[in-house]
Amino acid sequence: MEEYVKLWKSLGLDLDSHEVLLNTLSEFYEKIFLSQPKRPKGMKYFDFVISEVHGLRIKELYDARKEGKVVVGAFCVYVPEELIYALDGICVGLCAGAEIGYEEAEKYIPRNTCALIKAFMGFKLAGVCPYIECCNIIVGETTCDGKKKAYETFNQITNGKVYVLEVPHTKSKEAFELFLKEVYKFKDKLEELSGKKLTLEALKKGVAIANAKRKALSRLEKLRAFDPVPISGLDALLIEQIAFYDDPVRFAEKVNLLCDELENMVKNKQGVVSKNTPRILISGCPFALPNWKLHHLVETSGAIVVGEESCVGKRYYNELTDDSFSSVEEGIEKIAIRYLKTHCACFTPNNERLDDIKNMFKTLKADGIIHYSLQFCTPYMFEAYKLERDIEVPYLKLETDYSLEDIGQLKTRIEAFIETLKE
Ligand code: BJ8
Repeated sequence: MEEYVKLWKSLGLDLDSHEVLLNTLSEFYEKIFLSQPKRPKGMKYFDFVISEVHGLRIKELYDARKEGKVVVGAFCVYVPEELIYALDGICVGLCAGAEIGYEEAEKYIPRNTCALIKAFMGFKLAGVCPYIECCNIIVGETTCDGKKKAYETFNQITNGKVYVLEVPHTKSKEAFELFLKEVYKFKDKLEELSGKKLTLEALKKGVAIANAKRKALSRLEKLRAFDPVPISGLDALLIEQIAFYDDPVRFAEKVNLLCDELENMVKNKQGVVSKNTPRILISGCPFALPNWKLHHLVETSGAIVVGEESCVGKRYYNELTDDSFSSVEEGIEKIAIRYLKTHCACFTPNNERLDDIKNMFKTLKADGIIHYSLQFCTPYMFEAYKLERDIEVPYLKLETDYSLEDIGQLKTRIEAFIETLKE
C-alpha cells in the first residue's frame, strides 16, 4: 500500500479525496457484488482487478510509460484501439460513473450536463483519477455536443493533453471518407508519440488483439441467452466495464476461462437464478465504472439482466475488424469500416440501432426492455421516444443520473414493470 500511496502522490492525486473514493468503492462493491449468491468461480479474477484498479493496474501503466510505451485515454468506442495496440500502446477508458467533484465541475461546465461528462470533469478536478494522470494523450471525439464542448475545457485542465478525433454524424459516403482521414491522422499522431512506424505485421497484431477481446465478450454474451442464466447481469456488466481498463490479452484469456466454466454450468442446467426469472435487456447510454445502479435495482427486484445494448456492452464488441488485409492502407480502411458500424445515437438517421435491439431481444430471449438515458443526454433521450413507438415489446423508458436520490422511485417503476412481465 505504501508503494501505491507514493505512486498516487507522484501522479498528483489528492490523497484524502482519493482515499474516500477507494473506501466508498470497496464498501459498495462488497454490498452489491460479493453478496450475490452462486457466483461463478471465474469472477475471482475480476474481483481482484477491481480491488487493484487504482493499484496494480496503475503501476503497470506507470511502468509501461517509463519503458516508453504510449498510454492513451479515451471516452468513446469510436477510438480505434487496434492502432494503439499495433504501436505497442495501452488504451484505457476515462469515462467516470460516480458523482465526484461536481461542485468543481460546475464551475467549468453547465449544471445540466449529463452525469458522464460531469463525472469525468469532476474526477480530474477532484484529483482522484490516476488513469487521467497516467496518459500521454487523451482522445476526445466529436460525438454529442456536451462532449465536444467539454473537451475544450478538459484540454485546458489537463495542460493540452486532449487530441480530438472527428467522428461524423451520418453514415454517408462522404462521412466515411472523413472518418477514414481521421483514422490516418490518428495513426500519424500515434507514430509521432511512440516513435514507431506502423507496419503491416504490427497492424495485424493490433487487429488480432482487439478482435480476440471482442470475441471473448461475444462468447460471454451468448451464454447469457440460456435459461437459467449462468451469470448475473451485474457480473457481466462488471466484465464489460473492466474491458476498458485491463490488459487486453490477459483480459480475453480470463473471460474465456470464465466462459469455459459457464459452459459447464449450462451443460449441468445450473444458473445464478431459477429458470423463468424475468429477463431484461438494457439499452441506452454507457455504464461507466462504478455505475452499477440500474443493474442492481433490476436484479434486486426479481429479474435478471441478460444483455446491454450499450457502449459498455454490445456496441463495443459487436463487430470484428476484417483481418483479411494485405497492406497497411487496406487494414486502415477495414478499421474505419468496422468503427462506422457502431450505432450510436449521435448519428442521424440511426435506424440500425433499432434492428440491433430487436436482434438482441430475440437472441437473448429477453422478456422486456429497459431503456436507460442519462438525464440531459439528448441523443439517447430522443431515441428512447422513437423506440417506444417502434419496438412492440414490453418496454420501460427511464431517465436517471448517478445520484441515489431517485432510487426509491426507480425501484417502484422497475418492480411494476417486472410484474407485468410475469402476467
Ligand atoms: S459511441 S454512446 S461512447 S458517444 S451520455 S456523453 S452521448 S450526453 S457517451 Fe458515447 Fe461514444 Fe456514442 Fe458510445 Fe453525450 Fe449522452 Fe452524455 Fe454520452
